Amino acid sequence: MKLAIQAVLASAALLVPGPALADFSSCVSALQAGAIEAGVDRSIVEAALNVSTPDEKVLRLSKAQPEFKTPIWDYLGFLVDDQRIIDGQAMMRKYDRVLRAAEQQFGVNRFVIAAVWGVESDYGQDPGDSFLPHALATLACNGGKRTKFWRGELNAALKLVERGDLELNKLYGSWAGAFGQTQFIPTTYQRLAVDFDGDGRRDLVGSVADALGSTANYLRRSGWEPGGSWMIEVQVPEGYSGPKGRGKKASLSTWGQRGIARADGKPLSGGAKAGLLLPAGSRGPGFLVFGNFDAIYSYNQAESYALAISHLADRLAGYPGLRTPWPTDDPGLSRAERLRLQELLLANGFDIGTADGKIGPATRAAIAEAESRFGMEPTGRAGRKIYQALGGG
Ligand SMILES: [Ca+2]
Repeated sequence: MKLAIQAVLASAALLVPGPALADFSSCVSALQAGAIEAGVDRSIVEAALNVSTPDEKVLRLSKAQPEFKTPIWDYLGFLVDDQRIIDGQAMMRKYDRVLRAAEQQFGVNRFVIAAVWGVESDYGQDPGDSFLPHALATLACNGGKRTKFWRGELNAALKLVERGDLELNKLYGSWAGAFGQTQFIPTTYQRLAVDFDGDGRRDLVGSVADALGSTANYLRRSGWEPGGSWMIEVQVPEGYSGPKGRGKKASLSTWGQRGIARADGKPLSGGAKAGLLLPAGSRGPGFLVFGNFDAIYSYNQAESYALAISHLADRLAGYPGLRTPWPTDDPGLSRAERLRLQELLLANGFDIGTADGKIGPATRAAIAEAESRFGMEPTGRAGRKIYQALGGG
């Protein structure tokens, strides 16, 4: 009885009108037919797409608009926090043999491989909890411009099962289709995943070796040059207005002539080619980025992402943090501090549900309200000022 009431409430809460559900069912039927036509066994297709309603979480996340551009110091604040460095160094000790084997075979620096693993899934701890066939069917049937793309990813995912790489019940990942410990989308998985532990299956979900080997293979195939650098921090003269951007590469000695020096002030020299990135303008830290940075960029096309991977790799290797501070008096927070900020909001009577360390709309609204209460400008941003105002360390 109680269950029946819950079921009624749950279906009422879906707020999806009848015709849309009928559309979804017929769309899924078409996807099933397409997958069978593409060569996937009917039993796999039917088990994978035994769904009659869209995945609500995927619909919500695919429509969510970022409320503001995340400042680079916030982005690096949680992606390269102390915990991810400590955890990464421990995982690198644990998987030292496989990381060195991947470095040897593919020529890709093991600290970079580990950094990708750390950012993509927190070293395998957070690979995502969306059932991929359901998520991809939801995206493919959502009437957007990328229907064909999602259908291709769905078929590729099912083919991995057909091929014996993975069992269907292991196909869990992010709402947008990337999955496994290093978050490949299915077509990339098909193309570039490797069986690095030699058991005959390419299992990026359950095998750390397969995941790390596949990432090394991906980076090598994306132009990684063995032995090359990826990024160095530099000093840029205040008001610098010369060339910049990944595409405008020049030799280190040319950069030296343009007034750029290493972060510790030492001169730049040599013929290695790099481009200059100034993610926060000439008053913030500057970076010279090499061809290997571009290989990292290809993994997830955003310079902030490649910067985070590059910096985390350096930190895992024992190098210190950035020399030049970000040009802000309100820096970003680590994951532990974000969680603590939510606990402080709850303790101060703000209803944000459960503290989970994820800064969503409810947390942002509460932050904005708290900022107003403290006479600060209401931004909704999880920064250090509001953290300290609420009693965070
Ligand atoms: Ca394997």
